[in-house]
Amino acid sequence: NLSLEGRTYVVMGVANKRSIAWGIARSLHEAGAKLIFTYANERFGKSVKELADTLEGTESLFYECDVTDDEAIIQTFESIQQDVGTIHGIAHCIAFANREELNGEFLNTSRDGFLTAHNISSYSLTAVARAAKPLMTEGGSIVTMTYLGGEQVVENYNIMGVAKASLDASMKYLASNLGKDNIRVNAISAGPIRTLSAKGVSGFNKVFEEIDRRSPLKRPVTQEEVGDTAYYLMSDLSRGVTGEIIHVDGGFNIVA
Ligand code: 0WD
Repeated sequence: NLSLEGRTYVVMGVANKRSIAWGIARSLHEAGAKLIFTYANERFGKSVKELADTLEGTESLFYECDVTDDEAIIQTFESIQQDVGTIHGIAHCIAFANREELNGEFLNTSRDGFLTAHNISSYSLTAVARAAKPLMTEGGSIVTMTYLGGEQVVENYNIMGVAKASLDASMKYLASNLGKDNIRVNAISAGPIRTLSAKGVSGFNKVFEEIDRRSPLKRPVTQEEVGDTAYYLMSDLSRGVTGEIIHVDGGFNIVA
């Protein structure tokens, strides 16, 4: 069944119209889903509400949720449960690392920078899955966003790569725990896309030149392409898929 009509999905991490989360939101919306947005703080609240207003024919819901705060995560999902009851999936599109550690040598990563990156970019998935589980009474699909830098050494990606490796492993353990509840957990490994977060990684332009030259599709991928893979992962078409990393990167990861 391709339609997501009658289903509700929580989209976490829309910062602006370039956000990957926004590409996912549009794909799910076009498939008929009802959407719930969470944002880190009021700074993003305004822009996410303005964006969501452009989605025709539906009323979305909004909750502030800073994922470094356990109470906030629990509160958010309790509020969602009161307001809508059952949810069918979550798109976790959240990451953060100190900008000064996204260049130079990984060797120089501070303890603080290491913990911050893991806290926001990796642990948050587990905390969110635990808080959301009671709302997924009909089963569900949790999708997180990862990057090649978690599997291979990518210049300048540094601590974020190590946090993505931790996120990937968390995704697999969660898939193992939640399978009996018919909740699937997967990751999309997107090729580079020009977003706010991506700008923080040094040498990002060089990466795009590499992609045009070496990737099988000879071009970068778009938010829409990532969005449509998230749609597949949220839909029944992917009902046999869990614990998987799907690369939406124009094939870049296969090229040596
Ligand atoms: O090339 C890329 N852009 C790729 C991104 C390639 C492969 C993967 N990804 C991943 C990112 O690592 C991230 O996990 O996709 C996910 C979404 O990233 P994005 O769409 O590239 O970035 P962006 O539009 O900046 O959204 C990330 C958002 C934050 O925005 P800010 O302005 O802080 O960078 O994550 C959210 C926030 O909205 N976020 C938080 N949300 C709740 N609590 C928190 C927090 N503490 N911190 C950051």
